[in-house]
Amino acid sequence: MMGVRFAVVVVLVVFGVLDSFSLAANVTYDHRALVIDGERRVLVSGSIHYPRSTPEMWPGLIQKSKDGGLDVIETYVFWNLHEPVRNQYNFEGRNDLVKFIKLVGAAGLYVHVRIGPYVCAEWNYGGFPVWLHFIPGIEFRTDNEPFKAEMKRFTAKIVDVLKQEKLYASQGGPVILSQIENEYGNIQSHYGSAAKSYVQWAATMATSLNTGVPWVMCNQPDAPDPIINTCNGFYCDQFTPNSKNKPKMWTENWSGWFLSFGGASPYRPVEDLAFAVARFYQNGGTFQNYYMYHGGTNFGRTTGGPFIATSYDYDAPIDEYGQVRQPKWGHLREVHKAIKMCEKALVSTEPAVSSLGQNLEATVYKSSSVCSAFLANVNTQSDATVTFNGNSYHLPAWSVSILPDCKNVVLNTAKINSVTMRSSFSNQPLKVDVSASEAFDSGWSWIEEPVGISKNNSFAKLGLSEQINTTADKSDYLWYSLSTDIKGDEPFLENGSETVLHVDSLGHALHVFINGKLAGSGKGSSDNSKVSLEIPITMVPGRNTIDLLSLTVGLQNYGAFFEKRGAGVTGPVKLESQKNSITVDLSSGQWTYQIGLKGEDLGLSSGSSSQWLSQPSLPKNKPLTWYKTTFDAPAGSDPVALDFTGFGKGEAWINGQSIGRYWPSYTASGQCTASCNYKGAYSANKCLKNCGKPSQTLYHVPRSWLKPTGNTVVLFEEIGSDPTRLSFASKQIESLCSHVSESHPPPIDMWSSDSKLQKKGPVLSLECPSPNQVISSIKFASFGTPHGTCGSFSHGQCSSQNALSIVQKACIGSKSCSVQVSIEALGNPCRGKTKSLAVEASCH
Ligand SMILES: *[C@@H]1O[C@H](CO)[C@@H](O)[C@H](O)[C@H]1NC(C)=O
Ligand SMILES: *[C@@H]1O[C@H](CO)[C@@H](O)[C@H](O)[C@H]1NC(C)=O
Ligand SMILES: *[C@@H]1O[C@H](CO)[C@@H](O)[C@H](O)[C@H]1NC(C)=O
Ligand SMILES: *[C@@H]1O[C@H](CO)[C@@H](O)[C@H](O)[C@H]1NC(C)=O
Ligand SMILES: CC(=O)N[C@H]1CO[C@H](CO)[C@@H](O)[C@@H]1O
Repeated sequence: MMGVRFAVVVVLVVFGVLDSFSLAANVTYDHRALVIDGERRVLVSGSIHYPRSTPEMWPGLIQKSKDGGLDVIETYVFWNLHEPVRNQYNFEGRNDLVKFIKLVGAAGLYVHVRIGPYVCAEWNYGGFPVWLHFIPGIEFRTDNEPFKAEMKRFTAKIVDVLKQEKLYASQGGPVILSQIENEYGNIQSHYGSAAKSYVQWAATMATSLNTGVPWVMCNQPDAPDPIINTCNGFYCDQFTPNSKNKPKMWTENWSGWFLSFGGASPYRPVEDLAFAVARFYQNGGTFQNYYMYHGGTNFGRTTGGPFIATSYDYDAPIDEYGQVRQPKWGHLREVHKAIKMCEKALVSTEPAVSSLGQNLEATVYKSSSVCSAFLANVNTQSDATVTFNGNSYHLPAWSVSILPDCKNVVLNTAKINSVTMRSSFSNQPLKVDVSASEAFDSGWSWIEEPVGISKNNSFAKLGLSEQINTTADKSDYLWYSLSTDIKGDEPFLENGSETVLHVDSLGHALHVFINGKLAGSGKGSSDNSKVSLEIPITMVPGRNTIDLLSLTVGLQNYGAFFEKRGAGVTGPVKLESQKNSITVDLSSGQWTYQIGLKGEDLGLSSGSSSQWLSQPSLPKNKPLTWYKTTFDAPAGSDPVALDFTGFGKGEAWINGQSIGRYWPSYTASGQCTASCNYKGAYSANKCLKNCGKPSQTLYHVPRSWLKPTGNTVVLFEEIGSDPTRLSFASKQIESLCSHVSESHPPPIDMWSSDSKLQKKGPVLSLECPSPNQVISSIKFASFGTPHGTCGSFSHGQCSSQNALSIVQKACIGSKSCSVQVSIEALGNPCRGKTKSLAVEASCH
């Protein structure tokens, strides 16, 4: 036995240099945990969706995940990216699933591959390719033969691709888990008895693929054995799996929430997220996953919804640009370390729960050799002092204290030692290369998109057609065009040639042109995608054209029968006279249809067309205009975004790559609060910011898409804007802050270096975010009762005289520094009060 173990270790060392995973691992589970090579594991996982960043960003994201204490990276698999045309697969560039998994494995982390293939994910059509919709007799996500055949074919294809590359743990790879279906339990009641047989079929189909690692179904209470049913939600501590033989696993813990065009920006305080995580492990959980750990960007036309914004930042621990979000990332790292210090106890025994008072709970994991405990205060208002094992502990409201030795508190979820970073975007105009372009002084050239039918593949039909059936989502745009002759004395005309045009559309947005001129626009919202417009219009005697440009903004991704929710102008379309209530219904007339824009057919997004115009009179604020210019990349390596403040709606491309739909003219509705109280149950609408402002003005441009000079940007603007106002915003970290109280436990690293936990004092630590920086100045330091937040700290009534000079001495010129938060180190400015040290510093 010993000899075998020894041999295994040697082989690992030899191959470990090249690839951390080269030996087959045996992944199973029991009622407490996933079991890897015979050992129960406590695992922390985080979602990163590979197509929401670039391959150039992946290694950095994975490293920051590892540094943040993750063991597993979880991703969905996006069917519509991989099989855009039936039987034609694409695994290139951002779609390179295999490369992504290998990079995660090379970093020594595990992977959870959630194949779905329905993924929801705020992704176009929930990840289904739109061609699926056109298979005769198909019904999605139920016991339907055509659907099951396609689902099985794609699932088997992905499993096969992973097997070929030996990516399953059973083959020596990093993949320890797979998911089939996704949150089907939420909607299955709508599918009657067929749902039950579909779930059975999906489970059997998945297990028959012999991956050698367990499968899960999330939010699926009746998941058949051996599939593990897992929990998704803001909290999962009260969840129990459907069998005594399955572990308690949390596959989606929403670290924040997604943004919609027209919605305010949701955020989730880290104190609450940390509380939810600690409660889950306290109550017997052994695997939890942050949804998202890095949200990223919905490039191109990948957003679902409808109305999901281009940014998928999610208020995640790693922000959209790939930088750590503080203090979220840092505090969760501490939480993960604290939980790992309890791993031995957590996996060796069952939890013993006892009450310490109302809403006060102790959970102890004690075996003959180890003891770890969690003390929770689930009161939403009041702090408490509890007695546990004869010692007294202060528990702030809505917090959990973690005691890896059943005695010393190494972490309380509400007490943050981590730094906060204050960052800002600084704008600079686009450095337009006037010489490189044939354009005049502005540097911009343009092409007008014709109003109405301009392509030779248009077609005429009686009546109004649903949009997705018509376009197959080849484009966001569908023209509905109708000509009508009037004499001028028709009874529905109110004042000479005036009347009201009434248009009803299933959504998602609509521009109405009368005789070539924009007469009105309308849009739905994420609550109700429908558009209903009443526009006063003026007709001319003779021929009049009504051109309706209907557009989709991401296809529905959630709900029972979501594939049947249509879009576009399904009517009625009527001319109405308010005066004499005469209406003329145009719905069943002879409509001419054009799928997509002329500029799309011409490939204008790449910038390479001979038709670009560049006279001195650049048209501004003109609907349906394509714009192009050449520019130099902003200097430096800070993350950059294009700032579309003041623009209408459209899509933008950098060197031919779509950075997504932009829509800054859609402002955020909703109830925002000045600050967010983390105490009490979180929900998606609890903490919102940005109300009344554009939902999204900044659009991430990955650095790897830029060359130093000679970059092309192309925009298609639907409503009207001045392209010369486009600017770059680059993200800079302005300062580091930290605020640590005398009541905080010391940072975890100070504990774990000891073999035995000892009582130590709290410490304030600072570290510059980039390796070649040092702390250059201390903008603020106060020990006593300082208040405010990073950037607006101020001294309280109680304030030590020498805190600033002590902090300056300890920190300036160093990459990182630590200061003891104690009266011994900093003096005692006032007696009988709990004091804290607040510091704001900058790095250069
Ligand atoms: C894998 O582990 C399980 C449980 O620990 C054990 O029953 C099984 O025999 C192992 N399989 C192999 C191939 O080692
Ligand atoms: C239709 O237009 C496209 C370019 O817009 C052109 O390539 C094609 O030849 C045209 N087809 C016909 C039948 O005119
Ligand atoms: C019709 O004309 C009257 C008087 O000129 C005016 O008050 C009214 O607003 C007009 N109606 C419409 C629909 O424009
Ligand atoms: C699309 O067309 C199919 C077949 O004609 C029809 O059954 C379906 O209802 C249409 N979908 C929508 C959303 O209108
Ligand atoms: C039930 C529910 O709201 N599920 C959502 C959980 O969060 C993920 C990610 O935001 C969504 O895809 C689900 O729709």
